Amino acid sequence: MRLKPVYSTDLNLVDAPLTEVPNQWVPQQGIHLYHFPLSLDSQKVRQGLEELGIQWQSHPILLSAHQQFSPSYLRVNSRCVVPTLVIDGKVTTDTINILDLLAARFGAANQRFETSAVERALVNYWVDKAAGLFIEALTYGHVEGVKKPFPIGNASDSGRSHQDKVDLLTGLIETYKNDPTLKAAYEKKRAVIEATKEAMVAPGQMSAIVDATKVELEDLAHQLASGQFADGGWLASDAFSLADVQWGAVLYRLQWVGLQPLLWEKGSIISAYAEKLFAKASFQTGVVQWSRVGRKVVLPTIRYKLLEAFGFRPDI
Ligand SMILES: N[C@@H](CCC(=O)N[C@@H](CS)C(=O)NCC(=O)O)C(=O)O
Repeated sequence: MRLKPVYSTDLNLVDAPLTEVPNQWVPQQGIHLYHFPLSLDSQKVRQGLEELGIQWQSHPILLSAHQQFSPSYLRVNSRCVVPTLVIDGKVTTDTINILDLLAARFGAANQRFETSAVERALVNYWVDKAAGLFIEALTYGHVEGVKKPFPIGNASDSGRSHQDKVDLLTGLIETYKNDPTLKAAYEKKRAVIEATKEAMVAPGQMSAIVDATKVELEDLAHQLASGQFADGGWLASDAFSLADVQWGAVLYRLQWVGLQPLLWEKGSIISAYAEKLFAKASFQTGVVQWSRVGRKVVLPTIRYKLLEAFGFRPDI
């Protein structure tokens, strides 16, 4: 039974993270983020950038228009996922890896994300715990009694969006059958999406994922009550850390998809922690302001599809 995302358990199924790999297809100067407004991992990295006070250039990859599968994006991130960070023409992938790089490179100068060796072990533990939650399944899978918000869609469609991706990738594999790089990347991606879809639609899966998430949140509540948070600090350290970046986006997502009543109580220590996380200026700028679905997703998607219909294929 799959209870965690492929990216945190099946490293053989996905390409390894890249760290500062030169790439001729990306801007050669400045700091750039390829991201999607509503994506959980993009939210985490945007908050990290804001927290560090970094000026960055936005390159939206519209997952809503399947732009992550375009050959031009695949040359940048062969996992066909967001986010991707580019600094002066060098590509870094994988959310945890991106945030570690940003903290190592810009943390000291900005006095952010600095932790003692003892704290670091705990921070990493809580980073991995958040990244191991199966948020994709909780977002798109059908959970009894929970109505998902627009644009996630309704429960009867459970697995539909993943099946659409499988069909699309099957078409791309055929289209690019003579290009070994593209074909191999699309085949790998299809296997990841198939595994994820299976984990959402197989009987008993979703309730097992909800139960596993509940257990993780009980651990979270325990850590909050017994750790630095109880003394006015944060989850795993006195100062705001990368563990808090991870959990802020996670709690915001679980609340947005209507799962809060199943997972933690209003007025509980998790609610107090969530309030403190959401109130941070970097969270408001990096997460909340990008969450306006109409302006940030629907309109750009319509514009993209119209251009495509008229024969323009806007590049990334
Ligand atoms: N944690 C991994 C996976 C990232 C991930 O799954 N990103 C999602 C958005 S939060 C995505 O791009 N999904 C599009 C798709 O898989 O088609 C990473 O950072 O590389």
